[in-house]
Amino acid sequence: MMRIGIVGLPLSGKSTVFNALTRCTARTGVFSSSRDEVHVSVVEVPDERVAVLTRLLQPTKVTRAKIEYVDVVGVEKGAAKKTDTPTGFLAPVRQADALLHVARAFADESVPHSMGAVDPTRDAVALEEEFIIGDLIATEKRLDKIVKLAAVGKKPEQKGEAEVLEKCRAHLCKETPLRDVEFTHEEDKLIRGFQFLSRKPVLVVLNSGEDDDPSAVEENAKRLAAQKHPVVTLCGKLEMEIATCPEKDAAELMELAGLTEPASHKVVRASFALLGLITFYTAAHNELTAWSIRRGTHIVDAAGEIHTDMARGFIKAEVTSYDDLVACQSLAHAKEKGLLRVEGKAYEVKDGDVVTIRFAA
Ligand SMILES: Nc1nc2c(ncn2[C@@H]2O[C@H](COP(=O)(O)OP(=O)(O)OP(=O)(O)O)[C@@H](O)[C@H]2O)c(=O)[nH]1
Ligand SMILES: [Mg+2]
Repeated sequence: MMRIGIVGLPLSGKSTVFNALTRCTARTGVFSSSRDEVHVSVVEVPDERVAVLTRLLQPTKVTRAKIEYVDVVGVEKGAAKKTDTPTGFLAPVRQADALLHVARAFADESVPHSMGAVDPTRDAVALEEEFIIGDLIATEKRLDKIVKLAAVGKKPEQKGEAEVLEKCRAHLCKETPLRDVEFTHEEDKLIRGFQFLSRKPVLVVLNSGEDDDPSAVEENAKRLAAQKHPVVTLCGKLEMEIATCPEKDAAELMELAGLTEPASHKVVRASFALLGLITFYTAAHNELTAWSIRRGTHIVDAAGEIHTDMARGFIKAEVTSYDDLVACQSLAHAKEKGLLRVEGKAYEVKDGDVVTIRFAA
């Protein structure tokens, strides 16, 4: 399951965007958040292909891929330095695969801005700085500990840990986020546990006002994009209204605003692209299930995500593409036409593959 942590400066609209993405009703507004409040919601990945496959395969059970959103309290400038434990800073989003940075672009006199004025690009820089400072503090703390251990004749459990942490420190001191640093597989194993924030990919949501001039929004998005993070533009307040109102009103609201899809779809698509994720389907035992995995995953590893037994006892996979299945209208027809391929362990799963895994239990 993909996990996305929603972060940003105080009152940038994080909880509003969280509600828009999850249809939850987390409290929003100026006096709404307490220091430790965390909102978590697991929602289904929107996927039009599931409806089509359901019609074709007539499964008795349908399970869509899931995505978890975590909304945390705002990050003020200087927050990383103030936390008592290094990994305590933004602890609830440490498990996230990616961070969604809600950058405020809406102007609203009644919502104070922690940096004085609206400037999403400056906010994005400020947030990245906090990630870097937080990671640097965690790195130095661990390095100190390793030195202390060495002084009493003890070695850290992990050989080479100090070396890779020194490498992290050097880059962080130069204000390079760790996601821009190359690590070998071995190095990665040594630092994975730290769940460094500056190593996580970031998707910026430019939270614009409902009446903002489109060219000003575009300009902001362009300036932000220069920071290398992908940018999705939306109006949080309006999207929350759309996500949480009755369906017929939602359609009307969307039409009025000239929107062709809800924010949740846009954000999921951008998150999939950011993380290099694809979707494949299994249809065994009358159960249609959608799975999201990283592009380039071998079928045996994809099987392992479903069940470890499936990877251990893997024999072969029968694979057809979504398009071929739709063209043939059934798996039987796809087979007749030679479009149901038999693949071995090393087959790289493609987006839209419909897969049956044969394995020895
Ligand atoms: N006009 C306008 N107001 C917005 C928009 N998004 C959020 N707001 C308002 O900004 C205020 C703060 O929104 P929240 O979603 O609570 O912000 P937050 O980032 O979760 O705030 P903290 O958790 O306290 O840091 C609320 O009054 C929202 O209604 C927007 O797109 N347009
Ligand atoms: Mg909030």
